[in-house]
Amino acid sequence: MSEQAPVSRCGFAAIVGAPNAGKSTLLNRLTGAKLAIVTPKAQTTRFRVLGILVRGAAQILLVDTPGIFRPRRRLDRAMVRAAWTGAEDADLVLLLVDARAGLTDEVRAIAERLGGRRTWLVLNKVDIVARPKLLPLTAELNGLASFEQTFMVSAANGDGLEGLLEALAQGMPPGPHLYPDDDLTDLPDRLLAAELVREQIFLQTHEEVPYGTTVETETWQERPDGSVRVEATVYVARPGQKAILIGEGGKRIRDIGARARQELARLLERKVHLFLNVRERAGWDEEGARLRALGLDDPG
Ligand SMILES: Nc1nc2c(ncn2[C@@H]2O[C@H](COP(=O)(O)OP(=O)(O)OP(=O)(O)O)[C@@H](O)[C@H]2O)c(=O)[nH]1
Ligand SMILES: [Mg+2]
Repeated sequence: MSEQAPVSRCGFAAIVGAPNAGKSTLLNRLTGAKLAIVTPKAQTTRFRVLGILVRGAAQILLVDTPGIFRPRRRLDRAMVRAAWTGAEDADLVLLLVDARAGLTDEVRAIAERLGGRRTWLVLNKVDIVARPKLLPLTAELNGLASFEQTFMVSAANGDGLEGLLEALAQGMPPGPHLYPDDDLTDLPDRLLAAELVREQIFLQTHEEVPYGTTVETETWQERPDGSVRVEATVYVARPGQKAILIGEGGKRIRDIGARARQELARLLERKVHLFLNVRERAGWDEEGARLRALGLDDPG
């Protein structure tokens, strides 16, 4: 008797949730690559990031999305819209909930709007929550919507991810793989570079500065020695933010550039020369061109 070949499967699984739930950490951990930036601050992710995962005969197209919150600025509206579009385009939604924050109004609103979609509940950060708290929380959340399955994981230390991955592989619809199996993402290197700079800005500045900042890669030059020369512009919304970002004698922007360069070199596995220009541009977060540079649809 010949063994039957396993069925080829492929589908999109969108990770959605409130800001700071650990969506990007989960994407990076499952793909084993740093595709999305992660910081302790909410609203870090601004656009959809695809991670391509192969497990057995299944290709899992994991989509990290911006956190869903009540948007004010045009940028915020575009971010939240990108998250919902991610959920709507997916075969399966993973609703990621920060188990320590619990059932917040934000989570409640997201769960209600997901109604009718095929959704799995994933409780994250179980490493920092006392076990006895998890069951009542799970019961409460399951009262909001009918989730097909529930998982308890730690994206930070990997607990529970093996089970989630196996279930994802089984849960993808049958069909041919849509991307080359060796690809990790569809994100262009120029965008990854800009994101790594923005990550350092989120980590090294505070209050409204990270939220008043966007980064765009301006030039990307391959050099004969195998290295790459990257120039990026950091836009800030206000003069005060520019001063903070540059810092005493230029120290802050040098530190941001140095760390981002290291990260980019690691990701690209080659030498990187990175140059940053800081420019004031009031109202960039209401500007269609700036949003489109991030790959966001302009909500108008
Ligand atoms: N203890 C613990 N911390 C976690 C876990 N997962 C993520 N974090 C932390 O939570 C913070 C937010 O993580 P992100 O992955 O950026 O969260 P996000 O949901 O992508 O956030 P936004 O992009 O802002 O919506 C970071 O400081 C992470 O290190 C976890 O399983 N356990
Ligand atoms: Mg994120």
